[in-house]
Amino acid sequence: MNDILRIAVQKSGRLSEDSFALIKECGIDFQNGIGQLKAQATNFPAEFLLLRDDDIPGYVADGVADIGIVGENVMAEKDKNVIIAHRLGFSKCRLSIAIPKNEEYRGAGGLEGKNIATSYPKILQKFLHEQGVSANIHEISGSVEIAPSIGLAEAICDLVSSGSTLFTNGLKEVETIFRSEAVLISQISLSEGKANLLNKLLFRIKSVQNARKNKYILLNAPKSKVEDIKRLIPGMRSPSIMELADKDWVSMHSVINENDFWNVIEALRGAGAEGILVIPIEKMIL
Ligand code: PRT
Ligand code: ZN
Repeated sequence: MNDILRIAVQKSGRLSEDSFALIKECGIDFQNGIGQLKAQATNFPAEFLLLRDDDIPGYVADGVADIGIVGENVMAEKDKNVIIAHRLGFSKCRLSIAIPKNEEYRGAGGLEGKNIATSYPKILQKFLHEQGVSANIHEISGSVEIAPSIGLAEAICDLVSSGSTLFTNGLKEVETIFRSEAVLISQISLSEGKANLLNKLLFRIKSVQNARKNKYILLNAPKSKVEDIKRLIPGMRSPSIMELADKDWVSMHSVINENDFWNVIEALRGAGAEGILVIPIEKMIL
């Protein structure tokens, strides 16, 4: 039997653009007609289900989809029988408690008996329980940040990324209770054929993620400095070294990590490297 991996993706929203970009970078093409709920991949045995993010964990748990891309916050709140197959690193945000900015925060204990508005009652309840605090949770589905100003609640618990929504609503963040990023979730037990397809997809995703984290670097170095420079750019195995027409110099090629990028560049210049070129990598197979 020819297996097909059914992948649930948010139809339109904050996760969609990065999800579709990742799928494309994994070399998977599909036609996404406006208003369509399903799309067939043209060059990979996969079918995409385009859904609201809230429905994704349930669809995956029930086996309507095999895997899905969703915020970890939604996965935790829906609390369905699914596992994280891979962390995707985009749509990072945090779920935080916020109170009016002029009020003093006296720790989680100060929330005792208070009204807290949120779209994430389960995650909030778990936090309050761990803190031994009992508060009244008001579940609302949107515009949580206006709850204190209309007298619905004394505090809110909502997603924050830049913090500007809290700021414009006269609120301050006092407690982070959950950190989230987009995750690839999977049914607990996939058939062997589908598990193989998931592994193929994961291999491609990791190659894309490695490529994004690394840069290809080329530089010229005096032969006398090659050993010093080799230590700075060890690369995937070791740097490539090529002779230049000027016999006292070589060209060195390697891969460096985005995280310590500027420190390495400064150290290379200090060690005598010249003509440094840094180039993005499209895919990186380890
Ligand atoms: O229609 P559908 O149900 O599919 O989408 P949705 O409207 O429920 O979700 P959507 O598209 O808004 O968000 C999808 C996911 O993106 C969330 O579940 C999170 O995992 C992630 N994400 C990342 C965010 C944010 N950042 C974020 N900032 N989701 C929402 N926000 C909102 C937040 O609720 C608040 O209103 O942005 C505001 C705060 O942003 P700052 O930058 O002002 O702090
Ligand atoms: Zn939603």
